[in-house]
Amino acid sequence: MRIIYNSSLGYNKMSSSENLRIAIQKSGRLSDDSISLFKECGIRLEAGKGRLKSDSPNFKAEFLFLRDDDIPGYVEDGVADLGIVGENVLVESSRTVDVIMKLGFSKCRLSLAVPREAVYNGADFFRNKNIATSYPKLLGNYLKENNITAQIHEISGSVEIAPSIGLADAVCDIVSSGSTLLSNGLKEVEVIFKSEAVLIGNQHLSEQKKVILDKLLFRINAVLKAQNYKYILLNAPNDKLQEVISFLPGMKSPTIMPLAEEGWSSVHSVLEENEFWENIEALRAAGAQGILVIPIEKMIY
Ligand code: PRT
Ligand code: ZN
Repeated sequence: MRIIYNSSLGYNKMSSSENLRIAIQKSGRLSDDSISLFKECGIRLEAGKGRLKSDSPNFKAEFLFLRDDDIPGYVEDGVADLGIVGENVLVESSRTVDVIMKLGFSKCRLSLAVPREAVYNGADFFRNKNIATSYPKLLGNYLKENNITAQIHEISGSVEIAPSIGLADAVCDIVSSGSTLLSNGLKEVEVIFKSEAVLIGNQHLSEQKKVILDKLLFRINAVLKAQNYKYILLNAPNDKLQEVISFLPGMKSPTIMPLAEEGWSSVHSVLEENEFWENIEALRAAGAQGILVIPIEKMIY
């Protein structure tokens, strides 16, 4: 058995019991969505103040609650088998792990921003400038790809204030709504990296752990798939049924049931939400009425 010692947490051996050890952020922008994902997968876990570890009572998994920056290293070393982290943190960490799947939450971008009053005519602006960031590697890659020499000033937080206190000419930071940049007198000028939460895995999982991982992925896929699809119910006149169902392919084919009122049917189907909005006018034009759109909890093909 591989022995690993980490003094801060006291996890003193590699996950030897055949439980999957899953590292998630203790508190921050990833934690609520990470916990919800496992709960929606029917996996119970206790999370809360001061808790560093929790065993699931109904799935072969135990959870470690960590700072997000530590998660890629713990997964690479095998202290954790899996982890959830932002792609920005993963790439910046340079750790070697498998990216198992994108999870669709905590979407954001890493952007370059300059003072609002600066005249910006393209990436050449940054030549020989001083740029403050917590992401020196991602920024370094971007500058190299664009043949720009600039000074990278690494700071660990409050990056946005750097220009106003004379510490830097520009910043490279995570942006979501853009309001933080705006309130610090900055404008976003280049998006250099797009990020979302990803499930990462250690590259040397035992066969037993791979079996548990497959079960977990089956559940996660069912949950994520359901998030993009809706259950649609509508009424349509029988003479328009063929046209209406041409917009509603369903998982196999739509269900059609007669209404109490003669000449009408109820049509049930499953549709990707985007497709629903794209086809709503055509459905109504084809005679569909009383359209109900209902969320789906899990979807298994
Ligand atoms: O304590 P720990 O180290 O675990 O957490 P942390 O403080 O390092 O990270 P946290 O919880 O802030 O973010 C975790 C991950 O969420 C990040 O690594 C990103 O992948 C993702 N994420 C999504 C964000 C944002 N949106 C975000 N808006 N991370 C940070 N921000 C910050 C950004 O740094 C800036 O200060 O929010 C501000 C910008 O937001 P807007 O909406 O004003 O543009
Ligand atoms: Zn962090």
